[in-house]
Amino acid sequence: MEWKILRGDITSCAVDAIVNAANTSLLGGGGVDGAIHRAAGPELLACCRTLGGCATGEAKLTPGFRLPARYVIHTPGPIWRGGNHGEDALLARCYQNCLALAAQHGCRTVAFPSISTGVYHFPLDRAAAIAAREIRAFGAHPGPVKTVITVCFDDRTFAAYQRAAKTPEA
Ligand code: AR6
Repeated sequence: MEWKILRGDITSCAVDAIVNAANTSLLGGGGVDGAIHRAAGPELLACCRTLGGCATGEAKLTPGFRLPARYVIHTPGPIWRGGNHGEDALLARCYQNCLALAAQHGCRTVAFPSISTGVYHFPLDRAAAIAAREIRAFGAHPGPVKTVITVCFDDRTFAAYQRAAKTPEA
């Protein structure tokens, strides 16, 4: 499995699944969540209304509707509360659950945004290190997912994920 880090807008990614950094209501919001709902069209919100929300660290899948991606995998990341409230483990669970769901649906290519590092204020380098660890761990086992892409919306995020990708496993 290959892990790529790109700069760009996840809503334009023509992949099997894009991940949405959602909130537990799954009813939309700002940031990447707002962008995904705008690009997917109102059918996405209508579909999300039937899902009954989603716990932090868990993941739920919907069609991509008007997006070029076939599926959207919605995962609420943890809100940063200083680091002693299980934030690291919850962020790791987001990656694990999204990748497992993508594999269950036979996805070959999955694109992630930088979960929790916007409005939820998770420290960027720490989040990137967790993403790197979990993506590598998942990739160590053969399965349908052949390519994972982290799509970075700004230079700071791109630089942080590039650093994490260059840092060997501890
Ligand atoms: N493509 C890729 N990344 C993006 C895009 C995009 N189109 N737009 C923003 N980002 P955030 P969170 C980046 O705040 O911290 C929402 O209101 C952004 O620059 O979207 O997990 C939800 O409903 C940042 O690097 O997600 C929740 O309430 C990253 O995506 C809450 O925000 C994540 O920032 C979730 O907060």
